[in-house]
Amino acid sequence: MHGNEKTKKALISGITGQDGSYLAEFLLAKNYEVHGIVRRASTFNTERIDNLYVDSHKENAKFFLHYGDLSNSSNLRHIIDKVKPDEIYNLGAQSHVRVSFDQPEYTADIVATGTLRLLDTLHDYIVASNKEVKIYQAGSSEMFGSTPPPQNESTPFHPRSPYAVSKVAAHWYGINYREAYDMFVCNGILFNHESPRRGETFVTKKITRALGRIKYGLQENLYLGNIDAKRDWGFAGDYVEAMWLMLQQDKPDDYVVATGEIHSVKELLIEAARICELDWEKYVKIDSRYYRPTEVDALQGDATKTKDALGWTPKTDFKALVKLMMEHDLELARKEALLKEDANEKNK
Ligand code: NAP
Ligand code: F7E
Repeated sequence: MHGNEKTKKALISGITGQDGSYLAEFLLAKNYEVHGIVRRASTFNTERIDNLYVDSHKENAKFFLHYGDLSNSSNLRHIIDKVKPDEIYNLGAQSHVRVSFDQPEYTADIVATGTLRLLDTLHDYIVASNKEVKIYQAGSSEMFGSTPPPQNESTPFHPRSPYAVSKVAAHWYGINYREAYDMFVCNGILFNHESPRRGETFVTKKITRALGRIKYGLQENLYLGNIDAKRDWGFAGDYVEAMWLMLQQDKPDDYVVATGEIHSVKELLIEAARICELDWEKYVKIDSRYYRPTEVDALQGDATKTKDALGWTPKTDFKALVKLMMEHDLELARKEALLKEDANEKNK
């Protein structure tokens, strides 16, 4: 950055989540001042970003957290007024598809109406301040639902869960605010992306975590749902760069972000078990409670537009991703087993 260039400010909703943590790291490395919205919880929920925290009283502090929630417009307005961001990344969501069938109304309130709250608050702020603020909306391949692969920006949506329907609404709210008020809104349509930081109830992490624990004798079985479902899995660390690139273009647009590789859950299981040298069939059991009332059978993204327009390509393929997650979770299980052994020794 040149000496006289102003430090850009980014505001991230969902900063405590998988993507929020990678995006915060990415933007800090680009010398942004990063502000995140954090929900108040009775236990700590900042584990993924604790390494980034610097005492905000320090002169070199570039990372700030603000209590807030996508259910609360006045609080969003207050945060935007205070931070005066150049870019907003709306990553906050109840992001679990299966859970969205149990909590449909809450999911819609945060994922769909929460996005509307943020867009409308931002519109008011832009009018009042006459400042341009760009906003990224975290859209999902789940919006394609039952439309057969490969899916790109022109593929029709057929959402199959309250989560996916809410993401479609958020996507169209974004387009409407772009067309109605000339706001710089980009919808990313991101296919599944994973990492060692993935939430433990998503299938990739559930598998690598469980196989690691089985390997070290800490767990007996792994219960899964539909292992024939197919997904296009990429690495979250690669995908946050695409979010940022979208906001660096001259015009706002919508982009698919994907690897183009498709594998079934069963294939993921086989690859992870191969790394651990385990016979997965001995340990995996099917439990219908992990089935969804309506399933998304196959997602495979065609990210040609994103590659051509943003120059973005994924750096991590399926095998490298499984290796990264499996090795991380084997190490985690090894440490857990050691701690357990130590505790058993002390109790003797
Ligand atoms: P995640 O790990 O589940 O993180 C979600 C984040 O949203 C967390 O920081 C969570 O806070 C926050 N949040 C939940 N409810 C909120 C509320 N009411 N108000 C404000 N924040 C709230 O999700 P992710 O995998 O990082 O995904 C990031 C975004 O991309 C989400 O919008 C997701 O739907 C979307 N997406 C994800 C994928 C994927 O494969 N990962 C693909 C496409 C789109 P707590 O930590 O307090 O729970
Ligand atoms: O399921 C099947 C399940 O929960 C993947 C979210 O980040 O990506 C994610 O949504 C597949 C599904 O991710 C289990 O039925 C089998 O077909 O890991 P998942 P998801 O539903 O694709 C999209 C793009 C998002 O936007 C979402 O926010 O795996 N599956 N057995 C299972 N899934 C889970 N969770 N648990 C099982 O035991």
